[in-house]
Amino acid sequence: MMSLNEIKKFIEDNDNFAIIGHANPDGDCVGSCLGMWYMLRKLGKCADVCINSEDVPHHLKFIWNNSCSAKDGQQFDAYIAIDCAGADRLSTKSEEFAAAERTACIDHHRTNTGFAKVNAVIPDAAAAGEIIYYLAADIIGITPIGEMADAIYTAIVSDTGGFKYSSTTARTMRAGASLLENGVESALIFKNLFDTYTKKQIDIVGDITSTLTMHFNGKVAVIYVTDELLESKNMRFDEVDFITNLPRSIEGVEVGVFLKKRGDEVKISLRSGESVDVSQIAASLGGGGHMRAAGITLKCCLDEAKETILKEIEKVI
Ligand SMILES: [Mn+2]
Repeated sequence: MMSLNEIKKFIEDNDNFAIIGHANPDGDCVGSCLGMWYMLRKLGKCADVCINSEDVPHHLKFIWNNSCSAKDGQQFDAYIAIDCAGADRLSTKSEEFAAAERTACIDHHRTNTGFAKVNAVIPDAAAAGEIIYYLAADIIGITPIGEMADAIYTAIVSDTGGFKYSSTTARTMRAGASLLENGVESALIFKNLFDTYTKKQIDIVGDITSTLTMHFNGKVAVIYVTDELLESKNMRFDEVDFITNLPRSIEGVEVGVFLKKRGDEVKISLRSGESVDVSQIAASLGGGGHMRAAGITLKCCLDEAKETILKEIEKVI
């Protein structure tokens, strides 16, 4: 927690903060950035969240607060990156961040490069939101309530799949319990995150699961989606994110792969069961992430991406 005391000092020493999430923001990213924003405002600081409103996935709109968004050309004296493992993951302001004197990073990726001046990287935290909780409740002494609590809880619930992934610790659940005690709308948040789909989302599951192939004696399962399919249905990539865990959930599968072809790039999401560390596989191809969930983007066609990732998985399976 030493590093969180440095974040506390960083907050005390500055007045006007840019809070920056990662590209393709997920629940942990959006919830953590908002949690930080509510906290900084409670402390009487100026702060803005540098995530474009249109990049916030549909299923996270329920916690989004339009008044947190930074205006174009706005100046900041300090920058806080959240849930970003490297400088290349920053969704916006990457040039300003690189040039700035006062930068901090709060993250839980084991692969974090320590790219900010002040780094609070806690790999044992199941979510960046869990670290935001400790920072608020234990270090700064602000009890998260109301919208702030909902945002942090959403972050934790998102990255733990509802407290069910192996990254969930007793401390994670204590943070969750404390947020519940302070009035978080847990059932509503779970319903929004995991139990609400559009008809289009349900329909596209069939198209995507029909691409399923099995490899290495059923230990690896691969599915894919293309931008052409999504365009034909007038859907966005984040609307199929909920399918990412599906290949891994097949009995006997140790690594599940979801390929998303977009233009001349393929984004690869890896999920593992109990044995394989997919963050290593991702890192060997220039990506990153966690032991059980990682990703890479390759500049190539779909077939080539599939072949490349299968070769890499074959080495460790
Ligand atoms: Mn995260």
